[in-house]
Amino acid sequence: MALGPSHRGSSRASLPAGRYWLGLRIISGKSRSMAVYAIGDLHGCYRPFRSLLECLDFKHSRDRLWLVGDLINRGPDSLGCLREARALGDSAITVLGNHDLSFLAAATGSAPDKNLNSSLKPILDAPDCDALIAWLLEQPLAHHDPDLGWLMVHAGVAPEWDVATTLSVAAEVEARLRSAPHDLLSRMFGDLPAQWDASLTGEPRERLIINYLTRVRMTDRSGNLLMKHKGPADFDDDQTPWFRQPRATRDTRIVFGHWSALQSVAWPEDNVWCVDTGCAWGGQLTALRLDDPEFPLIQVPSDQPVPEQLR
Ligand SMILES: [Mn+2]
Repeated sequence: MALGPSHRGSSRASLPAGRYWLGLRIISGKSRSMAVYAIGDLHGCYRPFRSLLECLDFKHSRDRLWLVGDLINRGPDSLGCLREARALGDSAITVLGNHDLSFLAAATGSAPDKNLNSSLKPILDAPDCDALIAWLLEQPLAHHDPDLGWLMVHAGVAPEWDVATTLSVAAEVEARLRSAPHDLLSRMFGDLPAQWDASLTGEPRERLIINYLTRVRMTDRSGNLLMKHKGPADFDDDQTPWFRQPRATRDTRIVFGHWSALQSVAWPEDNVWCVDTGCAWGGQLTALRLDDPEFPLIQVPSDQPVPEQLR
């Protein structure tokens, strides 16, 4: 994996504001124009998120962030991540991930909260909980910038969907999240149907849209979702990653997350970049610069231990 500059460390934070000379080069924030970065699954890793923003010299007034979803769950500070993403306002675009939707389902009483990770309790106990939930319910499931030339989703897209269809099916779910969240969230769990059919309606249609946009990794050779797959991309006769299906978005660059076990960020031959590098599992938090034709990666290390089963 091509790595960008390493984390600059904490010494920078102790420097007073102003311009610094390094040889003949000014490294103040004023020395570059606007940048657009996509950042991988935060999963409650608030301190690495702050470190990464500092490493990028991110400025609200100048730069833009694309967050690929799964802001919360697993890591130590889901509340901090959620507040930070909301506070970024127009400087950031967030698409929802499966963990964000599962939290919404529990928080709105649309699903039993027995599976709610204890890391999510501080959100429910926070004085701004209602505002945070309302903000999450307003976020999209897909985002496209034709000038920049990127489409962002949390997990993937169906092979039959072109960009316009992706945005339009995402908008169907977004509208339901805003108008009838309980109806949508209480019926979204399940692995079927396994294949897109434009004639699907109602609950099965919404579930499949959500499963493609927020949960897919592998599909079988016929394009059926294999929802149990969590490991690396195993290319064999029976299964293939969603992005390797012949797909209508082939000519559109897609940035996504959700698949930390993929073990590689850039898949240029497939026109996809997966920026989930397992920060919650002791990996890294990754930013991908979208407006630089070389698509550089900038990474900071996790502050979480690597779980026993991954060592
Ligand atoms: Mn996910």
